[in-house]
Amino acid sequence: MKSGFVNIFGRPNAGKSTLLNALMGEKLAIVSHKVQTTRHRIKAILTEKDYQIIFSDTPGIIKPEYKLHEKMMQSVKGALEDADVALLIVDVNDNWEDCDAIFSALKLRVPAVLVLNKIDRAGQERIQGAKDFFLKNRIVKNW
Ligand SMILES: Nc1nc2c(ncn2[C@@H]2O[C@H](COP(=O)(O)OP(=O)(O)OP(=O)(O)O)[C@@H](O)[C@H]2O)c(=O)[nH]1
Ligand SMILES: [Mg+2]
Repeated sequence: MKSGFVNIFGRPNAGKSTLLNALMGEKLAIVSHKVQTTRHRIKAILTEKDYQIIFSDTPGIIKPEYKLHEKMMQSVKGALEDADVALLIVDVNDNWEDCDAIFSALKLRVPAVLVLNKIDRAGQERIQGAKDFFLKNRIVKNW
């Protein structure tokens, strides 16, 4: 049986916990319109016949200003250490440069899949613009 860690990273409110819940088909992580909802790393194990995936939801990446922030960023670091694959999630209406800067700062040494989220809240032009930006700036595949 194959197994591995797929860890979800992104800015606050990007939709990381929503994605975890969708991947698992269960409401495991709190989802809220408020930023910085997730404060710990949340692991969920998906077991299928031939494989097992351990997904991790993580707090949104921010510049720490308080002790709590530092702790939250420690859980991001922990998730960086054991990731086999990183899911980098971007709210398509967020600032792409800022997202890109954060992802670069992670200094990932594992394959990453960039997920464009909240496309229901954007027009075709914005979505295409984001695809072009991330394809140009990062080594990502267009699925
Ligand atoms: N319109 C729209 N809203 C979404 C989508 N995905 C998530 N949301 C909403 O975005 C808000 C934030 O979602 P979360 O999943 O809590 O975001 P998060 O990245 O885990 O946030 P933090 O834990 O604070 O870092 C919630 O109100 C979700 O319902 C989407 O695809 N479309
Ligand atoms: Mg969350």
